[in-house]
Amino acid sequence: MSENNQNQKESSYGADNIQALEGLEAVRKRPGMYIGSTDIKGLHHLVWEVIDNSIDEHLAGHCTHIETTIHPDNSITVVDNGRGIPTGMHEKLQKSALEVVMTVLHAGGKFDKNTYKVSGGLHGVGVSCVNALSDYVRVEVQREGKMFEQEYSKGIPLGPVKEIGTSSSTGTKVTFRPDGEIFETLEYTFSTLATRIRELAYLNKGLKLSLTDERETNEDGSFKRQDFYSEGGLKEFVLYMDETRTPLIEDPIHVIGKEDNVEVEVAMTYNTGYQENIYSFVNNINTRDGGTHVAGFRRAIARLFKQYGDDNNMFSKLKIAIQGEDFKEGLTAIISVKVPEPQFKGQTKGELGNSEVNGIVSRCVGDVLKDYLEENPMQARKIIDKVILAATARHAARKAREMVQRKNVLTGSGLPGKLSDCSSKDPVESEIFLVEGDSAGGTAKQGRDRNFQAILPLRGKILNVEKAMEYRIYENEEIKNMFTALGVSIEEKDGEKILNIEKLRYHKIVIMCDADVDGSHISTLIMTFFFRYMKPLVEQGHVYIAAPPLYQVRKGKNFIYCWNDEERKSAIEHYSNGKEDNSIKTQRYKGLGEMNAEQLWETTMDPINRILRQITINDAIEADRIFSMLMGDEVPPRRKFIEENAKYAKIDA
Ligand code: 0RA
Repeated sequence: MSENNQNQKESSYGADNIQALEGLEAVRKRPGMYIGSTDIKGLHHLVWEVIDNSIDEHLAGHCTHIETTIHPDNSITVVDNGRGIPTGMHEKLQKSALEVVMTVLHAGGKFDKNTYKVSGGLHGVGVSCVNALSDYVRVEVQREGKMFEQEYSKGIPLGPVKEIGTSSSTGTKVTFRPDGEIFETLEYTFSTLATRIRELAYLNKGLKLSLTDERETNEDGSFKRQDFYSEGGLKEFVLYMDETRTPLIEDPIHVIGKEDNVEVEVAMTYNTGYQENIYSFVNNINTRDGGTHVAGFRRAIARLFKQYGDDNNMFSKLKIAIQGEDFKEGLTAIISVKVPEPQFKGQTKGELGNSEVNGIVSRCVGDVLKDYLEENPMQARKIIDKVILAATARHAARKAREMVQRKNVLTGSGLPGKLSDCSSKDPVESEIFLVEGDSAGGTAKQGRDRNFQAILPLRGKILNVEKAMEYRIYENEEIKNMFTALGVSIEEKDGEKILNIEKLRYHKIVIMCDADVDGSHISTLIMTFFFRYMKPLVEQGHVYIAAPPLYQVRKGKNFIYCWNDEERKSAIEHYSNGKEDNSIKTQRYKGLGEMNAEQLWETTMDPINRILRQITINDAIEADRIFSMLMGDEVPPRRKFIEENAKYAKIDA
């Protein structure tokens, strides 16, 4: 090699290095562009990014085991037994491929052999992003009989790739500690990680996953740990989702098919309830807004069930025509497709766009359903009977809904008599308090700032929508009042019910209940209603829970409000100045009614002092399970949940 040539090589090596640094610098400058946000969601995104790489190894047929550990300092380790990140020389960049994968943005793609890899959106941004956003990373690779390691800080190598030993197996181990300069919070949530890892176990049957939390020890001194493994895949996922519901058919219907490199897996069942629960995935990623795979599924079940019912003369007594939505009641289904080049649509890229997938899913599901209905006439009859009932109820529900909405129009403003509205007509600044009981409603009405705060008292326990048929919901006085006061309505478009929130009258909807067992039951009932019937309001962050104080600590004329026991202790200490002093008095607030109007304003309604908890849906599958369990028929799972979560709840004194 001539000297000139050598120089050229060095200078291009240098240029590439600078490019790599610039890439990582861009990630640190605009982390949101790469991982969505720097809040707790973004923090967890780092884990998904690393696990996704290991899952890709599994999808490529080389990995059976993925172990995730949360360390005491909230750093994370993910270990897999895949092929290991390649460590040989990267020809163009003249350094170890391992260093390239870890430090060059989007380097993964150049090596990639996996057909079902997803890039674009926030997925598959690469492990180099995790590296850039961590103040420490160590990667260990076992490959070709050897063991290698490299360490980094903020994406910059602390040294070269080192050979540190021999190895008889293969795999990758990545440890990272998220950078406190980047993230607003550094504390990982076990249940958030566990929920997604459980989902990955169902979506990738045969893959063993585990989660260990070294921040918490069991009684025997071992670390808190959960193992996830599913042999049945989606069939078990559906059973898990419907654990607290009563099944209508014995066994879930399971579809596995493949056409033109598109893999289809569907599991579906019916329960005796009225909700539809469909969750869909493309290449292991949840498609919140469905898409062509879900459309294909719906088309298949409507076509097959309708054909079967017609052929067997089962719809003859029905006065109205069966529609697509009549197949939804009590349906629980998971649809998972693996698509080589998925196109994601919609504002949040939560919808699959590939049109060919519609027909593929429809054919795969249709083939299996056709056989199922022929081979299981008893189950088929149960499903068709339910569909007929749903069609009848749909007719009744539409009438009931139209009554609510028509009354609105006929009576001018149409606002409920119980509503004490605010003077502002600007929804952005307006708030509505949904208050348990007429008496607390009265106090709230006196205490509020009527310029922007409206009060709607709700009488006693509102209807449990989890157990009621839809038409009963529109007949319920409290629920009717909520619809009319909020100014939202349900409209039908192509057989889909859509919540129209264009005329939403308040951007903050605050549920205000007593701080006792009854109060939390009522707020759960109201939240269930919002989750099932007004989900867009929850998704868009309009729904809140008020947090009235639990105690008032008094000395003479002075007092301090306290929201938990810690605050109460320090208030007592504050007043006693370290001395024993028995004139130290605590009032425990159980009900809103124990506060006068002024106190209620000061503590719970005044935007300056109050604590509002925003209701969010992080994981729709988990939220659905919890609501169906808390509100459903089955007692044992509810008791188990309450026991398991008892330590997080306050004892009611
Ligand atoms: C690039 C190429 C190959 C594997 C990987 C990366 C890989 C990355 C990660 C990240 C975590 N675990 C991982 N396991 C593998 C293919 C290697 C080959 O062809 O042998």
